[in-house]
Amino acid sequence: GTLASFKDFVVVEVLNDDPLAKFIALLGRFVDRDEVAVLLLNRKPFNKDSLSSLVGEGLELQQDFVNDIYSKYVGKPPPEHSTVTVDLIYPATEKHVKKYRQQRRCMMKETPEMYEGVVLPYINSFPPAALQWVYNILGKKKEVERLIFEDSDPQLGFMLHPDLKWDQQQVDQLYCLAVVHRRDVPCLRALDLTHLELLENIRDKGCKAIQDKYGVPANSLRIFVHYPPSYWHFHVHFVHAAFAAPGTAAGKAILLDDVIDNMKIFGGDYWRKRTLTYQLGEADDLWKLLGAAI
Ligand code: M7G
Repeated sequence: GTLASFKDFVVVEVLNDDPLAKFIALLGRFVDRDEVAVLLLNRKPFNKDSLSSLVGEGLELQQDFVNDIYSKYVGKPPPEHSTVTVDLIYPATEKHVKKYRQQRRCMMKETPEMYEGVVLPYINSFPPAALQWVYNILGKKKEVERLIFEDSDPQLGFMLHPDLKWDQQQVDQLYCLAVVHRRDVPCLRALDLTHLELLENIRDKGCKAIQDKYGVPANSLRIFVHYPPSYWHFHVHFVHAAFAAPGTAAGKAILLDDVIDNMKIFGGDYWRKRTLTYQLGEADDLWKLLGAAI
């Protein structure tokens, strides 16, 4: 349902906080409810299109100090400039809680044997409910009004939406997500030459749709997949090149052009045969399954 406030919400633990990114992740529960909730709070960046309502009369000033030509104030912004975005996961599973909790990290080297023997069985052990939000999108049960573009071909088709991470307020923070219609591709490792057309279709039509809707050209987009992803249904991230979004680091993001080109140059089994090096958190199930030790 829709929440009006967090009046009946009790914070149980600060899972993580990042002063630079102005982000905090909280674990809590609603009074009289057993299930826990994960709450992600982000301070919004300044909106350059309405600066006059920020620094005009709107900003209430309190002087901190003056020294020669230098002075410092604490400002209280007007309400439209002081909003935070709130992502709520409720009821949250233990997996969600672990994902957002501050944790140790290592660099894992996943061989093809580790993928076949450990990761693939792990992927196959997920109940379909873990991908419910994906199936809701594909079945047009949710986020219908947020749809940017759809190619409905069952083999080559995909749906493009604003990612959960983007509030659609500023295009220089553009973050969109393409989710493929076919359900038999869990991740990068499963790709071969039969998927080239799908990948190029996502890239070309995804770029065109973003250009048409937001005016952001293809050469301003960082287009990548994650390995390992959090959700094992093939999807592609489209992010504004100027935006250092979380999840764009080496050891997590692989450019879609590299995904395509490596298969064209080295063969369709490139992603199946390689050892993949990636950052893994201690709270990830794969940490134990793959025997990470630090
Ligand atoms: P990922 O690489 O599987 O995992 O990407 P990550 O979360 O570690 O990046 C999944 C992407 O789907 C992320 O960019 C999420 O922000 C986005 N996402 C997750 N959920 C639950 C939703 C949702 O319900 N709607 C939309 N539009 N995007 C989502």
